Amino acid sequence: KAHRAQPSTPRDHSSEGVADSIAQAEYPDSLFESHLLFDHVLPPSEVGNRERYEAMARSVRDLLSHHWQRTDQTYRRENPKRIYYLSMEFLIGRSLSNNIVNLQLDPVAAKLFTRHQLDKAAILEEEPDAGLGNGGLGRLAACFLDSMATMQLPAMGYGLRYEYGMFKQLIVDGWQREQPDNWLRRPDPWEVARPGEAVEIRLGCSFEIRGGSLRAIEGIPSSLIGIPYDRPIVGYGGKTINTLRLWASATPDNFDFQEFSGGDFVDALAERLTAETVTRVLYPDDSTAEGRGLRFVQEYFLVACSLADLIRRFRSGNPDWHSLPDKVAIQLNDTHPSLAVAELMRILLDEAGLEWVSAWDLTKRTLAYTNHTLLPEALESWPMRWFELLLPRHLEIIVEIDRHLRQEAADRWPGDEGRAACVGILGGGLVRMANLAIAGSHSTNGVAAIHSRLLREATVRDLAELFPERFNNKTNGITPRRWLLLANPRLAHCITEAIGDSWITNASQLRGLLPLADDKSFVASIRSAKREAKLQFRDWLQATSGIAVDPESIFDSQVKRIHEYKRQLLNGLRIVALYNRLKANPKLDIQPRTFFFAGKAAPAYHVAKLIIKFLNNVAATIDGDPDVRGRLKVVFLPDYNVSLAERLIPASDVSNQISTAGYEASGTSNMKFMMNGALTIGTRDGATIEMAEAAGEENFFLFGLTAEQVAGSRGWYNPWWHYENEAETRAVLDLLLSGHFCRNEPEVVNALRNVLLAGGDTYRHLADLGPYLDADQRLQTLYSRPDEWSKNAILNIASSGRFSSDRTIAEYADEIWNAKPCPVT
Ligand code: B1H
Repeated sequence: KAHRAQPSTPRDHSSEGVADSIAQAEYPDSLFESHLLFDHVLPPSEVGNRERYEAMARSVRDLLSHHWQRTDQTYRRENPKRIYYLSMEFLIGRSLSNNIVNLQLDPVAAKLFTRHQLDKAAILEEEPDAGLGNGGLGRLAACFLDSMATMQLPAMGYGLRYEYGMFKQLIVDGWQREQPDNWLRRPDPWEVARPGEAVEIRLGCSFEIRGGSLRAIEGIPSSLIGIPYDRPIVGYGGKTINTLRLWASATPDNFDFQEFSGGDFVDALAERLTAETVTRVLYPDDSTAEGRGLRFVQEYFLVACSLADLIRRFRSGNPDWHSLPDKVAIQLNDTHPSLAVAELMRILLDEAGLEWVSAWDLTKRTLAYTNHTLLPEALESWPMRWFELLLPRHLEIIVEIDRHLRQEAADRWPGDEGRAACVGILGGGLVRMANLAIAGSHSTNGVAAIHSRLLREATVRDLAELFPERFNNKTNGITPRRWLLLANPRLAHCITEAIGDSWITNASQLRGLLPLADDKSFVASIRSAKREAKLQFRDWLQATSGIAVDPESIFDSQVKRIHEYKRQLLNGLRIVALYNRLKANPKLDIQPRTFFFAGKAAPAYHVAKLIIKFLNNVAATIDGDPDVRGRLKVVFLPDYNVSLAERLIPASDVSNQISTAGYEASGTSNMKFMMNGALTIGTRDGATIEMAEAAGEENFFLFGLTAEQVAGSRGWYNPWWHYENEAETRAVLDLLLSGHFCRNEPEVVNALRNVLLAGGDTYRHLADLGPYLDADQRLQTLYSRPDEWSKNAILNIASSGRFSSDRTIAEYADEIWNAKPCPVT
């Protein structure tokens, strides 16, 4: 059976999926056997799980390749409007299990596993996570690809093929240590290199990389080669198989050795490493713009390769440049690819020979921009000097765009030079990329209602007043295929038993669970699915780390990048408060709790690393204290990634979404937890606000200052007030600052004192601690009434459909891209 998700267009039954066309028995079997035998040329006795994984992945790829090709041919023939999603990050995780699920090949795969007596879990475990992203922004891009393929949209993702993805996190003595993630050391069975479609990118100067930074060599123009590596993106049901195209950098073969290093052949060849270095490694910063030359070149490399490629494709079917916006929609995932504004202008002016006015019109109508953060430290701006050196033509174009833009502002607000300065792209010797992206596109969206409003009203207020029609909201979503069907098969099964399986591609159908919130047998089945997921997680944790957790305890999770605004530290303060209560009153009747943390700190973010250390110290102190051991437990799970999320989220009872209101643009783990039946304790921030609206606020544990209150307290907020006037807050801080959790580690204590008190508590931990503890009390009370808890969990699952990325993508397609599905025939 194949499904389609397309709320906005009529259904069609004409095309069939891969599963329909696979001969049932022998064919996949013989594929597997020949890959096993021929790919590595090993005797059966020497074949290990890695080889079995590769053979399995290659067989699945064989099964889908025909359809993958047909998808491409259909698009060429039908010449529909295409969608291009440009992103520096695609956090896709593993592909084998996901592709099996989306191709609906589970029965075929199950037969294979049984017939060959394979250890399925061990084989899946052989696939490294494709960690080509930092966090939410990169994972969103991956969910969007899944939804676009499922909804049969003619879409393609463009990104970079980092040789090293997100670093691996080790925890040593409580501290984070980074290790390179050499995920391509073994050949990746999913990628298809297409050297025949390589593109050449020109730069205004040469450069070398010394001591980690990029040094320009003036006066010698250079070029880079971009080699595309394609990965299949399987839509659910296997009808559409789109492509994620990742670029790898290389040196041109006609590289001028003589000019570069005076005839020394070996040294010159060694210099070529510089070009190959461009796509070596992902910058591990989430929510801060790294002002590094190499990052600048990476961003331009992505833009230039992708535009050259998509323009070539456009030109092959469309003689008229003026039809570009009718045939191409380009979505910019944050400002990281916003050089596309200048690059597209350059192509239209210099290659197509168009006049400025029509080039500018086509550029704006083709491009659209998504903003993902209001944090000032994340807003990108690049030195004009770098443009002068590397991209002189782009700088000329940007200067001209800036001049037109300021003129528009001057016409609108005569005499108000302050405003013209605010909307301008150039200022202080820098190019402000958000302003460039807004000026050069027809749509700017935020990623949750509150975020889109703050963006409009505060962050870029003047530009929003100048171009009000461009601003809109697209609340984020997650794919229910990976995050429910694949990650939580037991819960998925319960749901399908109750309401059928149409929710898989039409998540609003989950509403059908509402009437079952009081249904005894449904409640029991949901509860046993949660219990099974907890047991499975317990077993996995025990087996892989030796850590024992109690499945009878409440699993209370906070998993996301470590950042002060996300307030893992506030969660730590809550745990210390509960610890204090138990120490003061050992007979206190509380539900046993296991607190899970997971997340990476940017390697240069010192405070974030100290927060990790502090949480690990709290964990160790509790483990060593017979009064609380067995009642509270803290576990910091190292190396958070997509695969760990797939294990932990289904097993969690409680989701912590506790950012300082106004700081988390949307959040997306919040939605994954909700869809898996965890209850949320959190602040009124990001998409959590809309989730609570959908489920009813009474079914959420909301607390704390609102975004308005946070903003309004900027002049007078004083953390000492809470210290002096709130006994429990004071007790928590006194214990913490006494060094109880950090014996002989004054560095940690001093940092915490500074963050929470001396430094003014920028993120309002102390203001929200009391209300957090109150909400926590309500949550504990509810947990002691299992029927009410389960009812609430069901209401949450039933209300989570709106947070499917299918809904988000339907809105992008209708309201920004004006793109329609193009079913494969
Ligand atoms: C988000 C980023 C981000 N917002 C800079 N901004 C980066 C900024 O490498 N860099 O320079 C990388 C990432 N990431 C996240 O996007 C938001 O914090 C989340 O709230 C949001 O859910 C997610 C997806 O929209």
